[in-house]
Amino acid sequence: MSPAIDGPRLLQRLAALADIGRQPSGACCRLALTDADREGRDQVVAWMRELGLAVSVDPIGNIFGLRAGRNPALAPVMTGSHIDTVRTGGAYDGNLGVLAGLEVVAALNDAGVETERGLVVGVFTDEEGARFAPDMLGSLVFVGGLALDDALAIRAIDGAILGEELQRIGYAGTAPLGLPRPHAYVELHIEQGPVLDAEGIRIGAVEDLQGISWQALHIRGQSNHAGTTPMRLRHDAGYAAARVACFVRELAIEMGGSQVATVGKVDLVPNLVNVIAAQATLTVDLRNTDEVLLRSAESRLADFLLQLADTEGVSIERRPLARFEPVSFDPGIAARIEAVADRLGLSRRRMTSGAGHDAQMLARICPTAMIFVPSVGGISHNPAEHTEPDDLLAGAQVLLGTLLALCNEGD
Ligand code: HGY
Ligand code: MN
Ligand code: MN
Repeated sequence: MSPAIDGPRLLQRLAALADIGRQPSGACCRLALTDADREGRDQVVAWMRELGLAVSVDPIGNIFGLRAGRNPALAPVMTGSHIDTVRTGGAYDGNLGVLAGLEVVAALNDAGVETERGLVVGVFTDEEGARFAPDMLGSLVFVGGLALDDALAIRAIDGAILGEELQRIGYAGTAPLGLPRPHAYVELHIEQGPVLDAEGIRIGAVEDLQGISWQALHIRGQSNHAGTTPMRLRHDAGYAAARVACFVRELAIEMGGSQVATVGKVDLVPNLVNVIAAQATLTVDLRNTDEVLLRSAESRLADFLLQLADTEGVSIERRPLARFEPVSFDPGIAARIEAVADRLGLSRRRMTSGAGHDAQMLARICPTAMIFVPSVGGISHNPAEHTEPDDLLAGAQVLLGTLLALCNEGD
């Protein structure tokens, strides 16, 4: 009997997980290592156990569910993603990759299919990086890109310490870090961009992922009376922050191509209607598929900040939050994804990921690629995030076919 994705079962799990951390706005909010994240983790671990998976948790809180293969001497194939969200999260970002991985396990179990290699479903800690920067933190530690002790010491935007939060929610695991080392990694994810939806294409075979540069800026000016201070005497941190946001937007438009720039977080002190802001803390997110262009954007911003500090009489401190170069995925696995999509009669295209994903870290240690399914209107990081059920199921079917082929290949 050949394994088949059970659509209603996958959709039911997606809906159940999306309800954990639900906000009045309809958003799903499970910021990394919060109580809502713990609740989501507990639910996924319960599903893993129901499926008979051997569950392990490593010291950075990554969760792995292993379905044993016939030959334990062969490295397992890994799939998965993340279940932490941004504050305005949707139902599918990350969740789809984890739950479709569990659905593949369930389909194999139902069909009584044994594979040569084991299959691991991974849930990586703090992929979003929204509470604890950088993003893809758990998978970065897993592949050895960030020392565990450095990661555990990271302070959140709300002041919490990562290692303490991990202990508090009960996910400071003891499994050996970096294991199981995968034979290959395939991640299913919603596109979170407009391409597949606009082109009416069902499946994306993701062959590369753009570079990411995050930094926090701390601008110090001088608080003063909003009514009595002449404009020429002001050292207005709020105005300086606004100038940065305008500069990076204009820079991205001028550079064109894949350059994007975002000021997503701005905090003013004292943040009052009649006080010129003494301080501004803001974040800048720059991305480009081309490393040389990304570096050029970074250095143009640095030059602008020097000039701004001088003209406005403010000080500007920069703190890097994340910096990852563009990543190429494994063309062989991307080709397999296309072949499975063809066999299923699904339209498909090669594409680049604009978003960061755990796959970009796994690509450092094993052949890796991603499967995208369309995001309606390209919306994500927003409760309106939506992917049609048929597309969710199509993605899971392509994942099943791709993983099955990889699980039965030799070394
Ligand atoms: O920022 C990103 O691209 C991802 O959502 N962490
Ligand atoms: Mn994601
Ligand atoms: Mn995300």
